[in-house]
Amino acid sequence: MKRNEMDGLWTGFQSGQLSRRELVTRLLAAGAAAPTVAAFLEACGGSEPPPPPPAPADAPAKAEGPPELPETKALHIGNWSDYIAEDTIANFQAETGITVTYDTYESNEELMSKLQVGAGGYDLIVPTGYIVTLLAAQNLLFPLDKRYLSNLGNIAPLFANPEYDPGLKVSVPYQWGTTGIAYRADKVSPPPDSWAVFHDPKYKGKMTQMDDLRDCLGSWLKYRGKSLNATDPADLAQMKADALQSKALLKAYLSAPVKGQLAAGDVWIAQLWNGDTAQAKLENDQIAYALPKEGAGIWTDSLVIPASAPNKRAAHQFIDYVLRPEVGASISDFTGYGSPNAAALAKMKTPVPYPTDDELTRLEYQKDLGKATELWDQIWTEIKSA
Ligand code: N2P
Repeated sequence: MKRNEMDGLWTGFQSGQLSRRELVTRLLAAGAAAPTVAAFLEACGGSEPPPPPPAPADAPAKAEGPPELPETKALHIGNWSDYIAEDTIANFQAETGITVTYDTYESNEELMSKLQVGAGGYDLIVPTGYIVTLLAAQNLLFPLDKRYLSNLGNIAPLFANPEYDPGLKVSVPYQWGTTGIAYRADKVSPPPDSWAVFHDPKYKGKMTQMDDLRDCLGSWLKYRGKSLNATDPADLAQMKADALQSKALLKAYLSAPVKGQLAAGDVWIAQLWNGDTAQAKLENDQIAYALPKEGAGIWTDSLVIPASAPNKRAAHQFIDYVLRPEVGASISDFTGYGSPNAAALAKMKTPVPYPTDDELTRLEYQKDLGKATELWDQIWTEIKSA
């Protein structure tokens, strides 16, 4: 048996993950001779005699899972703005005694740059599906320990085996939604039914598109009948030209924070997600939402635990808490987004129905762009700085 294996087992024993008996059994099972084990325990300050040698090979093996994750009383969450009920964190803290640090971001790009500079120290984040794929491919996500997710069965079949993370190995679906057009029904006539509205000079200075490269640029691909996951350089060149033409008419690139400007009437037409539009509508009931006839994006955002998270057990506790029907329902009732949790959907005051097969023919999921990511990033940087 190698010295570092022995040291590993000893560390497990010291940290309380292995009992003395388990330590001895593992040492023996790993091939250490009984006298060596006795000497090892002696050297480590042990005084008990070694237990009898392990049972013969034909005896049924005792099922032993991986060690429990240590319990801690802190949790650092990074989430999108306006993406949780007002009392979710306070209720979780009161029930568990875990102190939550909570901060927000406005786009996947902002989340990624926070992760890259290591500024986060996050235990739990909420990326969109294609980012889950990207982070998992780099081994940056902790494989979920389903022993701690007793409520996982509440996830609806439609969301239980997503292409971005088959089998939900590293992610639990949190909210789903679409990317369409929010507009002021009292100011915009006829109601917009096409991405072409962002090329209409009539609305110069009164329009915004999302400050999110996949959502913003994806709309220009849909406009031309292309996939919003296109990677062909000719398609991307057309996408860039369309985006630049619209930029000249836009007030700004702005995502969730556009809600106040829509309500105040400073912005009349905004590319926006359905749930944030529903939130804005509570401020001003003239705000409406349209999915363009050329098609639009649909996405699922998921709870994931970074591999580097210091409080993995608490992160699992929070995920399982969110998976409770009443907690999931209160979150979606606040955000205005759909819940992938079937048990929560049944309890919502204003349920967002799952997309029908017909709707799904016009909605497209964002996928990881692989090698083309760099070209997309470059185009977005050029558009933003133009
Ligand atoms: C939260 C909106 C998040 C949806 N304000 C983006 N996928």
